[in-house]
Amino acid sequence: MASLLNSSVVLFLLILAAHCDIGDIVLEQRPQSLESQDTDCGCQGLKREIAVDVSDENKLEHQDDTNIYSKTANESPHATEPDVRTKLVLLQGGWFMMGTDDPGIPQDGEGPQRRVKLDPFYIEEHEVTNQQFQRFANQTGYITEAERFGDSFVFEGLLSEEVKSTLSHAVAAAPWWSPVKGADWKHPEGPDSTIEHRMNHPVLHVSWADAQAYCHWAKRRLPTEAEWELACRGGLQDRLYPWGNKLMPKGQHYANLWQGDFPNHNTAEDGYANTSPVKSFPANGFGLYDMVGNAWEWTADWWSVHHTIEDRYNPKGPESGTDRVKKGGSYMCHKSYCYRYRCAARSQNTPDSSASNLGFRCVSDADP
Ligand SMILES: *[C@@H]1O[C@H](CO)[C@@H](O)[C@H](O)[C@H]1NC(C)=O
Ligand SMILES: [Ca+2]
Ligand SMILES: [Ca+2]
Repeated sequence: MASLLNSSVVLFLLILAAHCDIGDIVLEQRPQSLESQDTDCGCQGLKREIAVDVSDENKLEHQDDTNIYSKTANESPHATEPDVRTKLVLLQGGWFMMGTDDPGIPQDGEGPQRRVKLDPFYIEEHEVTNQQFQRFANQTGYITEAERFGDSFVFEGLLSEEVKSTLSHAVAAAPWWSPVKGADWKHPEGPDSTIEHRMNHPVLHVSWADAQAYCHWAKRRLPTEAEWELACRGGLQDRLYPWGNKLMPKGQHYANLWQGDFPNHNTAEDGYANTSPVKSFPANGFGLYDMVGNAWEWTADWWSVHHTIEDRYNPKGPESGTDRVKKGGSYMCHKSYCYRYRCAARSQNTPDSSASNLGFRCVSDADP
């Protein structure tokens, strides 16, 4: 009996150890020895497989498309309601130089610089806001992936002591990220938080599919990475930022980023320790706001770090992949850890990831 008990304890421990190994392998996917920790914001570690209790499969039972919208959902979104969608800006497309030959973070595939030609398209002048997403959710009954999974990643520095005391996991390579139960777009810092006072801030905790669903409802789509980058550059050539090469022209802040020591102290010198209302900082030459900073923005493309230097026409990224490209950096980006608030910079997440610094905007082929 004793030996039976012992062997089952050993078996249990072995299973536990095996489970932890799997987690560690995923967590160490970007080992610090291979990459400078200085440039790793840890954002790529935000994969559900590592931190979510996957034994809790029952939370995912409503995954087929038919259940995403409730049966009572209104099928014709804009019938009588005023149009709450973001104003579109027409971009003429044409040839532009995508990427850079002087990459801030070479391992992200920022280079080589290459000639890309795009057809004209329309892009939303700011990130999709909480109010806009709420209108979408109200009208369709859409439930986001974070709501269905029951948790989402939140930057620990923004959590209340009460939520912090309930945390069990953190992302090993980026301990400032925690999966928080009950965190979703309506509760960006967990169950005891609300969006009531920030309806004009970018919506957060939306997965790639959630972003797609919103753009589809709005009769728009997610931008390709090339479209997003052309939009970011604001008509300038070979510049770091949407407004030029100087981070703070005339000492002014041009984007909601992180000032101070990441991750311990955000001086919020730019006015915001968290997200800011959209359009709080100057627009770029195309009249587009927060292309860098505030919230990261999903793009349509699969992630790859290898690009052809040949001329491309309307490139749509790789045919397949495991991660989707996000662009622009966020209010959490500081040069020491996440020098990704540049137009050529890029990063990635698995499509089901959601986090307290990740949102999106849509584009359209036609003026609606
Ligand atoms: C969504 O519905 C709630 C509850 O009925 C309402 O308070 C809110 O104003 C609606 N939001 C939008 C943007 O229509
Ligand atoms: Ca800030
Ligand atoms: Ca942004």
